[in-house]
Amino acid sequence: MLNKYLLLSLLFSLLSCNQMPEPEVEKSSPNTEESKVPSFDLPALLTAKDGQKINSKEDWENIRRPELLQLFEKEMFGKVPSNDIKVNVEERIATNNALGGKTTIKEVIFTFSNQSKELKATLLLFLPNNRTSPAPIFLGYNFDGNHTIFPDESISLPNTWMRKNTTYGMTDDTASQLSRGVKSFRWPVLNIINRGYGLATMYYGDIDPDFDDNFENGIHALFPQKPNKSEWGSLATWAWAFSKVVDYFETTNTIDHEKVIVMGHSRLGKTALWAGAVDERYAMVISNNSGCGGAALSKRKFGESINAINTRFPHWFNDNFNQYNDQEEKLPFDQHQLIALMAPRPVYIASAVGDTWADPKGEFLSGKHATPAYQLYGLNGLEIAEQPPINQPENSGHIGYHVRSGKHDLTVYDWEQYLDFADMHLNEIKD
Ligand code: GTR
Repeated sequence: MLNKYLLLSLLFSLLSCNQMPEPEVEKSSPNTEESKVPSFDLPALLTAKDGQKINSKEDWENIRRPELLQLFEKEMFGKVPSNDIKVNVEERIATNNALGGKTTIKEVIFTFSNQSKELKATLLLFLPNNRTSPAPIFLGYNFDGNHTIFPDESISLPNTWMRKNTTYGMTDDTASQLSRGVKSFRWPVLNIINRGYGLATMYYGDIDPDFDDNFENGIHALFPQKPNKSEWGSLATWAWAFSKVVDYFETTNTIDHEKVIVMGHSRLGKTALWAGAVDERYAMVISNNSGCGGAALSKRKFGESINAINTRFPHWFNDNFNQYNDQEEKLPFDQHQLIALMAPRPVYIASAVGDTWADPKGEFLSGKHATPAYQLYGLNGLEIAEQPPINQPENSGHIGYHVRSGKHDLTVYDWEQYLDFADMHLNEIKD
């Protein structure tokens, strides 16, 4: 059975260029030539709005960090509207005997409600059975449903919107049994469990279906007003729901809530970065091929542009962000400052060499230019002048980086680097 799923998963991985019919983009207009990168000045990381130089971690934490956080919130990801959403959590053990008895799989049903409406979302948990202490845990959204990441019949199918995908047997916008396990190539559960970590994942569409519906569905339906131009888009919505997951982690004794690693691929890597910025309870943050609006510098104007992303995905950021369409030079911030918001926590940025759309060099440069924030804590950030060679991770500081061979994807190679980086840094936190 397992082998059948692995084979299917591999096949789907090879076919993955077909997987997500999405708004078409005029990919020829954004620049993909290094020689055409304009000269630009990066907004200063360690100078406050009033011109004050930031020389200590105290000034960073009290002055500059809050200033930058507010800027990203107001101009890009959007503020969470005030709300009194109740969150109720119910656990169910799917099996305590998967992977030859190595892991317990649980489903945790989150019910978000206001007085009149509710929304349910399922967190899928894999916990190592051989630990005597609470498990450090990776937390990341998945694109296609919890049932696609691991081939076990006990995992429920989402009953919300899914992007139609005939390759996965989804002939309409609902999940299909045929797609069980098809994304397991992105989630090496066995390696994660063998290394003593837990894994928690949720289908992002449970929180907010990923299409522009003018904020009618998902968690937005529980808010009486539509977001105004400085309020949240979907990325901030997904990040918000993950904070509720961390609240839940704080109530369980099987998970070490001081060792939660938020991670994500691509749009969900952008989500992980924003989640890590707004919620300092995450011990480590991982951006896998997050590109434009994630780790990549916008002012390089390389690969996906702000105009391209806002046109194809008008629901991801807030409306204020539209003012920078084709106006990257006017941005009062850039993505190195987003990376710096993780300081002093370890952050890992991963690129793929074939992923020009995400601008691997721009992702590297963000890490490099976030380094001064780490130095305020006496820590190394990403202290190398140039991108390291392909498949040679630079992980000696608190900002890890690699550029992997291959295309836009989340691979076992990427995971191995994250596990190593987590081993290196999470031991610094006492059990
Ligand atoms: C692309 C989008 C990117 C990235 C990617 C993904 O279409 O242009 O910003 O987020 O999707 O999430 O796979």
